[in-house]
Amino acid sequence: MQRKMKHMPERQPDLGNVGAVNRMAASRHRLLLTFGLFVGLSSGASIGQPGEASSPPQKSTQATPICAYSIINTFPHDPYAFTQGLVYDNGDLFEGTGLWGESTLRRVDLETGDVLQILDLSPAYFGEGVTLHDNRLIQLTFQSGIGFVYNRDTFAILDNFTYPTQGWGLTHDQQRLIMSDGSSTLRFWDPTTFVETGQVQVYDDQGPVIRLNELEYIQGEVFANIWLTDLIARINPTTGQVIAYIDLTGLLGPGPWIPTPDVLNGIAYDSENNRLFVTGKRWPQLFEIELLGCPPLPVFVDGFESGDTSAWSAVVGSG
Ligand SMILES: [Ca+2]
Repeated sequence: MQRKMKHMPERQPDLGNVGAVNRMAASRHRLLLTFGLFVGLSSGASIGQPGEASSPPQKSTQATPICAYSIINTFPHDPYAFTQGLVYDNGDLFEGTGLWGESTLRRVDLETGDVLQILDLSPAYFGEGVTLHDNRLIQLTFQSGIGFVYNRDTFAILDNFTYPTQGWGLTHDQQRLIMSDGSSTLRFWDPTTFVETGQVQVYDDQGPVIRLNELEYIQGEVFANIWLTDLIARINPTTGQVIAYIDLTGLLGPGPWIPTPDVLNGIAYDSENNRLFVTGKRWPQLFEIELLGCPPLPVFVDGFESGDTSAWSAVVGSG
């Protein structure tokens, strides 16, 4: 697979065949084989890093566990929202949507799905990941290399900044913004200057995990949608190792839904009440889920402890 492409054509925003993707989601690697040529030819996000070529890609020595889920609550979701960013904070659900000419920043009523506040982005921008840091909403754009900073309450633009990669997902661990660019790299940014301060390569037992999309930092882990699959990766942000996958195959029922739903994307966490929310692009529903049946996790060599599945699941399930 080609791994050092410099340019990526416009991401196909509407795959139109989620069912096919769903059927393949349980086997990420079969999917990678299926889409390998496509990704290799079209994924220009800088998968390889300078100086990286001499060292073989990391790989977990044990099979990556897969967690199941159960649905706690089902909420309405705007079926025309092409979800690219999802954040929950203190009773507010914030959502960023994409597509050229349709991108928005929203405040959404969780219970009803009603859009309470909306900001339309310039048609020049394809909105991507969103996070909330220090009462500022931050939103990436796909290929424009610019991010926007908004007042949490008014959505007034406070600032903007530039970055050299594509923009996909965004979250933070208080000290650092954490972003994805479609490759296997998570990048860490200073939350005030937006200067990159580090990065980590994400891997599982098969090697690098590409197409990291929407992100959420949860109890020491980074949760990441894997674009084109129904999988969420639980990532150790120190090492990049995928601790486990959550397989959300079948989460959205078969419909019929109008419009046709696109892929799973969007993770938000209510830290006060330990509620985990997920949805998808043009999904008519948003779900509160809990994790079930996570098998024993790998033994970590770096002292990373929050991947204790039983404790983690118990905490999430308690909400
Ligand atoms: Ca998120």
